[in-house]
Amino acid sequence: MTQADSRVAHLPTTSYYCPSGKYDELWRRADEDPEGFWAEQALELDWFKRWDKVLDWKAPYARWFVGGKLNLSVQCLDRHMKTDVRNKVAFYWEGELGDSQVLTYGEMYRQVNNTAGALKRLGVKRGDRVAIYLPMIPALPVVMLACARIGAPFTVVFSAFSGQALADRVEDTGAKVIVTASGMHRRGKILPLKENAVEAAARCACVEKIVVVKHTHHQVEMDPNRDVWLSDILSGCDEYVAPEDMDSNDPLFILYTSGSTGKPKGILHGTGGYSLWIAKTMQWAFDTDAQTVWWCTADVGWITGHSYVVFAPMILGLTSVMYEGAPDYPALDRWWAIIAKYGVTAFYTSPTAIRMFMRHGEEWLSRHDLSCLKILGSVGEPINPEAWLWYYRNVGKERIGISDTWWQTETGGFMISPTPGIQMHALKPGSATKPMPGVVPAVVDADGKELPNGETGFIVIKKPWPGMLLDIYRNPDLYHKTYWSRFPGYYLPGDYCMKDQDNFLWLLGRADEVIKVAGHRISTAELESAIVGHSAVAEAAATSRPDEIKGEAIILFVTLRKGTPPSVEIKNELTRHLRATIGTLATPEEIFFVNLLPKTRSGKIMRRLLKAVATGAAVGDTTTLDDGASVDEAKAAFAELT
Ligand code: 6R9
Repeated sequence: MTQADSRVAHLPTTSYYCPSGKYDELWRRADEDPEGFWAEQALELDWFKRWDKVLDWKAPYARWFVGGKLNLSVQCLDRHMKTDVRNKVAFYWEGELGDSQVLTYGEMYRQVNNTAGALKRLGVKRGDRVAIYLPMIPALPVVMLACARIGAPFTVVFSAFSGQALADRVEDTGAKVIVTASGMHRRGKILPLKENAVEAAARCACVEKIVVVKHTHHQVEMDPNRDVWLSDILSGCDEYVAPEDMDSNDPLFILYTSGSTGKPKGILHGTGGYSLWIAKTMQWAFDTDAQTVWWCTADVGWITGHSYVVFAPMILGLTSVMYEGAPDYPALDRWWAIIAKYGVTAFYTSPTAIRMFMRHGEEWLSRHDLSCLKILGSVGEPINPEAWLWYYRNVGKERIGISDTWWQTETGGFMISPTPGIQMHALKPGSATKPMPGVVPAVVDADGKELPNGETGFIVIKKPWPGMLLDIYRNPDLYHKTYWSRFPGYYLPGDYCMKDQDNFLWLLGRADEVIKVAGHRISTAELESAIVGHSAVAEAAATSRPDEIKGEAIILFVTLRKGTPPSVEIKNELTRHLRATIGTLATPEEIFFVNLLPKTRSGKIMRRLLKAVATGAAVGDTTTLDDGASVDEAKAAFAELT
């Protein structure tokens, strides 16, 4: 909590507070009569069959719109075919190399139907799982929607994950098919996605086919028994594939995210509640309308990309920008050039990106006319007030608001954010402000007692909301344990929070063993289990320290096996091993070699101490330590290397 408290102490006194009308009324209605409120909102979706019951809440399982039948691809596409949206641009896609595509809703509809037909011919049936391992290209939303159309739950695996990390996810879902691309472009290089997919298929007996999208034009080896080009399995003429009538609570997708265990957990979302939640929260937080040109810079491999690159904007029939490459390629003004080129009105990105631009100065921004912007957004990690103000002044020119949206993979969509779409314009730099209608948060102490305003504790959510996860895929015990066991009846997100005197919420970072590196979620247990997989490593402990740009950076403490002396070579080797096991996001900032890790008498690694050592803070109470000397050793190793 030390880190959290110091953030609060740095707040500027500036407050952009103004009262709101409609928001208060909607929040109250959603609280007093959730079923009536959400039934009314749900009329905005197209249902094959209306629900029998709005909410079935048997803690910890909430089932929304029970008995209702619908299909997400119909919300995103079919219903727009009857309106002006048909010929509206769905995506302005821009490749890293400067190539571009303009896809209308009509074109997306055509491609989704054709792809759905191809997947069916390949043997994918309702209920079969499909793994999607694609870069940020139009085929990604197309394949996701094609899976939704035929009722095949999909799992998207972020393209920066390694073949092994892909294999873990494919195995857990039992996916029959992996859809990948020949490769992807990143900062001028081609990354071998297809090769990683082959590595995963070799490890997973469930995989029957690899479908490959031709994207990069390098030579790719194809196994004639297993691999097919997507272009070869399309029928050659346009086909219509009838959407499956999915139950509101049938699985739609599984998205793996990190928690306190070594293995990522599969967060399971359904269609009815999830679709409604993401569409409403997007309208409320970003005040969208038919003229909105939306750009969410997140990769579709994360929840932000699922909900707010692909589904919510398409349900609402908005025009979006989708960009394949790096923000600084070929130069640091690439994003600003894209905003000006497509006339982006709503721009949604991460604090890490903002801090990166902040470091490089304002001149990159002044090269482009950004007057098209009407609203900004932030997501992924706490935004420090300095970065918030820089964003507000330099990108927004002090004329537009910032929706700092706090939420999680598990919550499906935004939970806490300003909601200018319903007249809640109040802002304070660094605060995600107020809960969405339907979200009832509280700040509690370690015993679950509600804390007075001004005190920091754990945020809990007291009532179910429509976007809430259905379960952890094939692991209900872990679902209970992770979110519902510490404070029974309340959902536990795992973040610290403080409610100020105006009832504004300040989300202050994770209270558990989850690290957010550049907004990407990874756990200490996952890093540790990966690194001890290297034959030279005896034991390891992962922690993080604050990083000016990335928010947090990974620090590892490692004891080597006898016979391997510490060296720069082994350090580089371990970094390579982590990147190969998990992916580039697991790259440690520093690896410290020690002879012993500090442990409690019961043998638990005292991470708190390692964190203190890594951040140079006071080590504090060490009375429960088994061997106090190991703290000094960790400190000495740290001092030596910094
Ligand atoms: C959407 C997403 C969830 C964790 C969450 C919290 C952090 C996300 C935030 C934020 C402060 C914000 N987080 N948005 N913290 N302010 N606006 O990032 O999902 O990858 O599951 O991570 O991210 O710690 O618990 P996910």
